[in-house]
Amino acid sequence: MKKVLVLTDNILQYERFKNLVSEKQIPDCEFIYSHSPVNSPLEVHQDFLNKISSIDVNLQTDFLISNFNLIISMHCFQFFPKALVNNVRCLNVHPGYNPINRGWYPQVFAIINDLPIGATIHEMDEKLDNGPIIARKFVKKDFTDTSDSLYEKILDAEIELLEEYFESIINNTYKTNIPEEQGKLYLKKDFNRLCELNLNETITFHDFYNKLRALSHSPYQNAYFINPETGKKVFISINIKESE
Ligand code: 0FX
Repeated sequence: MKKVLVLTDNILQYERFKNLVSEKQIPDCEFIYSHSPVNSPLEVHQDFLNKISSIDVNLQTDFLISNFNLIISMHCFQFFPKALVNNVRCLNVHPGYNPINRGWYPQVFAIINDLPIGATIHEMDEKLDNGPIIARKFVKKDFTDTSDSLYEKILDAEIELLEEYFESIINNTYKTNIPEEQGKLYLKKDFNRLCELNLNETITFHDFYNKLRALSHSPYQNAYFINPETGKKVFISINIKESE
């Protein structure tokens, strides 16, 4: 019996993955689900409530190596240690098209830098969102997309890739491609830096529009400037509606 651990901190993708598992009915394969120990939205999901269900990939590396044939990280907040990725087949479902959009909140940087965007399933190595690519697909980025609307398309693309490659992922029969280049890697601190708007900066309205829509993602408050009258943060986001 194969044992597959699915580590995720994303409620929607967790639900969709579980549905996929019940649709696919893979024989001789047990799926175990877990989330990260700190601040995981899944802590309060009914499936995990009042259960010890989190896994710390750094503290439980040996346990994971001895107990699982495959680990799938799908929007898991933890960075997998070298010992783990080198001793168990670990895959990552990434909300970006590797190697173009590695790192945090890829759609935000894709809007700001006008880069193509999509989703990727890849084998994990010691670097963030790196490693041999199993499958990837672009999504259509529209001029009227916000971070929010683009993110939805990317999550859909992740599930489409999983649907298509599910059996080959479980049975380890897929072929991989080495990423063409290192690509760009954006970190949380790059996102935090973007969020502070400087009222004295002069940019085109086009660039401002891109920045605002890249930082508009309900229910989050991202872009802000400091109110010169009160010294407090003023959060702004954009509403976009194209005429019929
Ligand atoms: O789970 P996830 O969609 O993905 C993030 C990283 O982008 C990904 O590279 C990493 N593998 C994974 C572990 O974490 O993140 P999230 O559910 O926290 O956020 C989803 C989207 O919401 C994000 O793409 C942008 C938006 N967001 C999120 C936060 C927390 C904001 O706009 N502002 C925020 O403060």
